[in-house]
Amino acid sequence: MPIAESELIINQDGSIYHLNLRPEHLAQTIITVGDPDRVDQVTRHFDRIEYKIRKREFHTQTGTFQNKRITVISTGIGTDNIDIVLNELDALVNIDFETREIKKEHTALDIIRIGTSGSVQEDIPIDSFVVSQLAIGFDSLLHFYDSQSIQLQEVSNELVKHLSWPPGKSLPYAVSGASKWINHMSDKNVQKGITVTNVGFYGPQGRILRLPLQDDTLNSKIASFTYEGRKITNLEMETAGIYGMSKLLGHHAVSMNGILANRAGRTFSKNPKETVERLIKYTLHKIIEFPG
Ligand code: R1P
Repeated sequence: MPIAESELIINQDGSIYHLNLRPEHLAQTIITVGDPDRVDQVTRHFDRIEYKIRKREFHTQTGTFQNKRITVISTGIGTDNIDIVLNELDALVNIDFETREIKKEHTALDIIRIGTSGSVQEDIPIDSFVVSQLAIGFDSLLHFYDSQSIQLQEVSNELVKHLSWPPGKSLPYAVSGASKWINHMSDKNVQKGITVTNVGFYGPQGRILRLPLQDDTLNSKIASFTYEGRKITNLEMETAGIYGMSKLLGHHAVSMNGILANRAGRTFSKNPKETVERLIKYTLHKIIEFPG
């Protein structure tokens, strides 16, 4: 059955609705970043750029880095955007735009996030790197999909108890990234961690400017949670959505976090741009070294 025009929206030029990309514009290795300006910061290292397009917060460039074809795309902030980006990237490779039918042969993408984040542990210093082994979503994205089979229920059940999670918030979900990438990306300078993805930057991540919080002990409880001896390392706003959607759609995702803030020690990087630049260079070289 062809997918209806209202469900899979293809623009007049044959491109997918929000990303404005046609299938031939996409590489099989994708780097996602939050900030649209970070796309240039990544592709500055490329040998050449073959395609560029920008629509809303979705800025895309496809080119080659040391002869490897890579697409870099910005997602903007939050897992609501991740729903759009992951579904549309998947449609570009796994749905035939002519017939609007799902292709018989599935294509798996490698999806590598280069993001910024805040650590919740005092001993994870600013300007260091964390690769997310596991992600816990405080957003509700995954609950809208038939996703029970990929969720790590034991982790979320333990966490709900530990955090005294109130009934008015959507239940946390836990999901792992692609272990082949996580193992490859970690080394003595990049520690494996558990990332919490939240729905906001201020209240949801425990920041108080003028508004009191429903639970101002949330971050310290997050920091004291342990699962199989491992602690939650950092907070950001996209990884759980990327891991969940990638798992459901059959792609391999990994999330690299440059730690800009230490929330426990209340410090912030003096040179965030340099930290992100180091993470970009590290990640690009690791992609090239990946054995396949
Ligand atoms: C908040 O400032 C944004 O920065 C982090 C958060 O996840 C959120 O998107 O990631 P990016 O730097 O990739 O956008």
